[in-house]
Amino acid sequence: MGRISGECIDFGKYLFKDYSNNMMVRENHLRLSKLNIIGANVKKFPNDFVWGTATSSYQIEGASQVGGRGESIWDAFTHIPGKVVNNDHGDIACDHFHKFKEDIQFMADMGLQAYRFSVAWPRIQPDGKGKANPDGIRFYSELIDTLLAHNITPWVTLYHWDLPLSLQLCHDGWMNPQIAEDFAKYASICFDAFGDRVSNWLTLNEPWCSAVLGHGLGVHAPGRVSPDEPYIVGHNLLRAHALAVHEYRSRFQSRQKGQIALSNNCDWREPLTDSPEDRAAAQRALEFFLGWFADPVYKGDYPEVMRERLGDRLPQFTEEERAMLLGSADYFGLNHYTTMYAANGQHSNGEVSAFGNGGMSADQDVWLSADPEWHQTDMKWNIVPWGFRKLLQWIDDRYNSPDIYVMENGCAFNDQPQNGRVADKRRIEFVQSYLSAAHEAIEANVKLKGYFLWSFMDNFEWALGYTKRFGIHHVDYRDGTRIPKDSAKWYRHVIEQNGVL
Ligand code: PNW
Repeated sequence: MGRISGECIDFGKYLFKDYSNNMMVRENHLRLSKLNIIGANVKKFPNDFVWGTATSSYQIEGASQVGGRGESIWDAFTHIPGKVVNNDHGDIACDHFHKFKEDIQFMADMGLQAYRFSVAWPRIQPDGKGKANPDGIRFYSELIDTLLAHNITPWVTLYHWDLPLSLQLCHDGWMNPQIAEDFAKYASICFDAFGDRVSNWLTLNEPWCSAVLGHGLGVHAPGRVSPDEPYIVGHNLLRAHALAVHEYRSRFQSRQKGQIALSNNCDWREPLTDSPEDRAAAQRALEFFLGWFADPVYKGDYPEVMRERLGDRLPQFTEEERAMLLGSADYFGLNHYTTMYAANGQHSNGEVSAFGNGGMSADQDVWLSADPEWHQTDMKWNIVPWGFRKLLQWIDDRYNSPDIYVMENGCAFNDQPQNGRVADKRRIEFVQSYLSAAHEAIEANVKLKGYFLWSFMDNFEWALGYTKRFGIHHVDYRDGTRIPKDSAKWYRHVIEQNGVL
């Protein structure tokens, strides 16, 4: 039974929605008195459940030329006219580099237990190789110390897409197998410098995005368009992950006692019809999306269906690599945002889906579509909480019930301050509904252990620049002012009561 403070009454109408039965929203219009709310039935999460928020270095830090930071592929990409909406870039972003203490105070104010951020590789090694830059180490050290002083546990991602530019220009970036060694060296510098205080590590954020968006569709840095590069890049990302984990386990883990994993993104794919063809198409789409990066870690190789369809275009792991990959995650990191229907083949008139096919479409032969009834976020991503529950179950089934941490989930809505307040009702509804779905998965024995809301604050949304706002804190990019949105206050109550209504 959760006790909810008076302030929470503001949120009563959100708290009392029922998202069961696969339905998106069954709104309960009860006008509730304070007493009703205090007596309400809270969906409690496990006692040790971790509540957090997430960000990444390039999206928030700014200070791109401060503290000896080298350039990254995102600095170069954003400064090519036309690559990003409004030609926005991360030179200043939220200026978190200078404002991190203020930001951590906002985190403390909302009772946050955990904060996921990423280390910018070019702050640590400006050229991606060689010895560490002391100013870079100092910045993250202070960040970590300040978090710990406020009782907030740091969760550190080592690579959230800001590859040192010189590794790209001089060494062909993720296309070069040598990068696995470079990444493992960089990772070791971080384990060595921060591992006495950091016990939750992620090697890579969303390798699928680096491969597909960066090297297939070219909408992310380094902006390359190719049918084959994604599979080579994906392969080297996996090899780099495995080698970094090997470094951690052999040289640091027994002493530092932390855990390490990677975080994969995956949407849910629901068969459009019950036909065996559409069911197989949905399954195939999930294997090309999540199986691509999770099967090697949990099963030791790529999904069979990828090998069948791609043949030699999909690189092979050596025996040694396979062994190093197998079991190379202490928990399952998942980033999840949306759901689409999947059907077999391309659209009858031969058009390719406007949504892309969640990867390299021709290779999958899957047609994606959305239910026009579904509500969408500003990203035009469908809001389908039951897809989240089904994906959690799929992971539990396929990978033998791993501990799962949702390292990102959230939504973009462009609510603006009015009289100093940001009433982001739709974000509260979104998170409420996804947490209810998560709770259902837990009740079905899925081992979901934590949830990180994307994002702590509005930030640079990659190719969409500053036009999309994912934050639970509003950022005024003209003067850097932060305002906790209603969702931040609401999330504080979720954390306090360890559950949702
Ligand atoms: C993730 N897609 O990016 C990233 O980890 C975050 O940095 C980002 O801000 C967040 O999700 C919201 O977009 C993605 O096109 C970007 O499928 C694009 C896609 C998926 C994830």
